Amino acid sequence: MKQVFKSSCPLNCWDSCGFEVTVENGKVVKVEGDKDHPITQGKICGRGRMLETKTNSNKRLTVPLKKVDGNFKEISWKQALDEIAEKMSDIKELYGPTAVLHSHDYANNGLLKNIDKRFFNCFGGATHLVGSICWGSGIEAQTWDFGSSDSHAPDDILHSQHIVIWGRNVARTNMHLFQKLQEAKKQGATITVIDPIYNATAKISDQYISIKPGMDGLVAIGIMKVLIQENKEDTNFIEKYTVGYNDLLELLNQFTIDEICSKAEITLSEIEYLASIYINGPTSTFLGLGMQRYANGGNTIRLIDALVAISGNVGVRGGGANFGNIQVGKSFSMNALALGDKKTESRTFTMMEQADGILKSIDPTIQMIIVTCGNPVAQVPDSTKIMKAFQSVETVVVIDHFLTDTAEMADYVLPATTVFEEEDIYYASMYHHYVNYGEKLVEPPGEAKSDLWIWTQLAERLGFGKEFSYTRDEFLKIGMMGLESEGITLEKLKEEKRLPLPVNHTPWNDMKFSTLSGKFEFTSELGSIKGFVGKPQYLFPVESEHTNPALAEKYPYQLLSIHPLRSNHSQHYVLIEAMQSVKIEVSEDIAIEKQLAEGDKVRIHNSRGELNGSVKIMKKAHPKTINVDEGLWQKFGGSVNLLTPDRVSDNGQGSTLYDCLVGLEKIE
Ligand SMILES: Nc1nc2c(c(=O)[nH]1)N[C@H]1C(S)=C(S)[C@@H](COP(=O)(O)OP(=O)(O)OC[C@H]3O[C@@H](n4cnc5c(=O)[nH]c(N)nc54)[C@H](O)[C@@H]3O)O[C@H]1N2
Ligand SMILES: Nc1nc2c(c(=O)[nH]1)N[C@H]1C(S)=C(S)[C@@H](COP(=O)(O)OP(=O)(O)OC[C@H]3O[C@@H](n4cnc5c(=O)[nH]c(N)nc54)[C@H](O)[C@@H]3O)O[C@H]1N2
Ligand code: SF4
Ligand SMILES: [Mo]
Repeated sequence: MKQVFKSSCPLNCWDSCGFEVTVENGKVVKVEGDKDHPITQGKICGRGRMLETKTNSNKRLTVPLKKVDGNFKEISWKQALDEIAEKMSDIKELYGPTAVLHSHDYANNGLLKNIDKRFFNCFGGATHLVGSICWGSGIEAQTWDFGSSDSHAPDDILHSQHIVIWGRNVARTNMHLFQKLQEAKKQGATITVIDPIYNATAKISDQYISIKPGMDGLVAIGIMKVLIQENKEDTNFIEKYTVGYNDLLELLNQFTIDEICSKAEITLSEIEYLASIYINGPTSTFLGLGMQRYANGGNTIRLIDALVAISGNVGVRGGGANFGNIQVGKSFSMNALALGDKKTESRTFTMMEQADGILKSIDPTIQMIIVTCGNPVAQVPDSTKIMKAFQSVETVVVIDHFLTDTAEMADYVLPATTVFEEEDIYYASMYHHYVNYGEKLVEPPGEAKSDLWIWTQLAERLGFGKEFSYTRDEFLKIGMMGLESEGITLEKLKEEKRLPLPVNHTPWNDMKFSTLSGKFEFTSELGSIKGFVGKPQYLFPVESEHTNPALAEKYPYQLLSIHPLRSNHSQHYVLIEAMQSVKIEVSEDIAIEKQLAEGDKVRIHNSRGELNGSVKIMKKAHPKTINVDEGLWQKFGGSVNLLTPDRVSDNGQGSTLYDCLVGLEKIE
């Protein structure tokens, strides 16, 4: 018998879509969009649709594995859990809990995926990861400027006169914003795209501005200079609601327009065009995550925030500096779920520098790594170093659906359930403000178990089972505790499947900012307290001809590694054979210079590593630009992270993945 159920996409993505899932004879047979979802309205992408293939794939892990003499052997859950718990207990006694590293990313948007935090807190602590490879620089930057990183509601764009898509690959990564863009365009709004790659969003834009990677802050400075020259700054806002404006002016005076144009490789008329867009608002700015993955990433976002602020686009309908939307996640009672007070010890590594953290750890050295919702061997910068770090640790445990590059390096691999095999609620703190319900629809294959079950079993063996003696519903209710007064309960969510969370649809419209001063801060007090430069700055990327000419001569091309169209990071490559090889996309000037045709074999390299692959030519991309989509497994030809640096960004919280120079040679 066929039955259709409402469910939700768990993937780490802007859109957090609603699904309708067809189940026949205990098997998921189709995943489609839910037309009743208020935001996603029946449209989903191929990655979501492929969750059916993922769920039914015969490549899935279905039994616990243990590495014995270099080979994986199937073992029982009892043996796996007994042995892991015993090792954890010994490690805690001998070295303390921080000898265990919890390595993770955010591969699943389920609320109950946060139970891992509860587990490690009850264990007494652990070494845990801070900052984010993904969006760390930008979140920190907006926290300094506004007090938080909050976006306008999706429909607010329909109030915009102009829309600037600044380094976000909307058509590929944020499909429902793409739809809204088309709607806004029909109503007469203009769309401007600023990006080194002429992507599918650029194709529908009124104006495409090709920029040299890493130079966006400089362009923001140029626009602000023109705006102020024309006396178009919002003096009322600046005087009443900001601090540090003189520091901003001082910075603007350090650069001439000519210098800006030549270094960012854009024209004066493009800067003037952008200034006119910001002057004749309301103008909404959608900041992408690509342009903050540079050594200057935090300041890039801060300078664009400053531009949005002085042009009168903060707190107004149709405006906004839209980056993350972390007010969504803040709706949940995370500490009640995570029991932060239970930990007695703690140590942190940044997510970017986890390899160095492991290799250099002393007192205690890392004895065990537990990986959940992450594939660091493919996704974390400087793969060679990551592999060396993982190899150096006595015991590595990986919980996953597939035998990923990271799982291959493990001593224990534990098979996890996928979205349709467990109940959870899903949301993304990125774009819209709806929480979605997803019930358990089918039984997992073989012996696959939910992450929650695994933590509960380990907790029982380690003596804190009491903290895990709750049902899934009870845990969900704990996480939703703070929402009850808003009338948002688990029962209601189960009934209605989608509920709006209580967020501000026009952030900062009351002009009350959650910074220390209560104002918009061009000069950040929090930044200074944390030991960084609180004044706005322009810094050049670290790997560029402006900062390191010798390096730029040796490795003349900028390597980007943007998100793939058909995969969510590393998750879909195993399911799509056509994706299992390295594709190296080059700008047209590189193809001419190196006499390359599509399909030619080339090698890209730098001091960290190399990658061989076949050429594709990117039409209209900024000169000297190369892209290799991220996510490919090492075993399918190599992850682009073999080449990327593991430095942290200027505000200590983000990655510098795209701040990466390479050389290229044709190979026969
Ligand atoms: N298909 C697909 N969608 C996804 C994901 C996926 O893996 N696949 N991942 C999801 C996740 S976790 C995230 S974080 C988001 C990311 O969403 P996006 O921010 O849209 O994606 P990115 O691939 O990080 O990069 C975005 C854009 O930044 C541009 N860029 C790079 N450097 C610069 C620069 O210096 N200046 C400017 N102006 N632009 C620059 C790139 O050319 C690219 O067009 O996407 C989500 N959606
Ligand atoms: N070079 C380069 N590197 C990048 C990026 C880039 O742009 N360029 N982007 C960065 C960004 S934005 C992000 S967000 C990260 C993403 O990095 P990751 O989150 O590590 O990548 P994913 O491939 O999404 O997922 C990792 C693993 O989690 C598993 N998984 C999924 N759901 C579950 C679950 O419910 N339980 C368990 N236990 N496991 C699960 C998947 O099977 C997969 O193997 O990558 C970063 N790395
Ligand atoms: S991956 Fe993103 S766009 Fe695709 S179905 Fe999931 S939430 Fe929607
Ligand atoms: Mo991300």
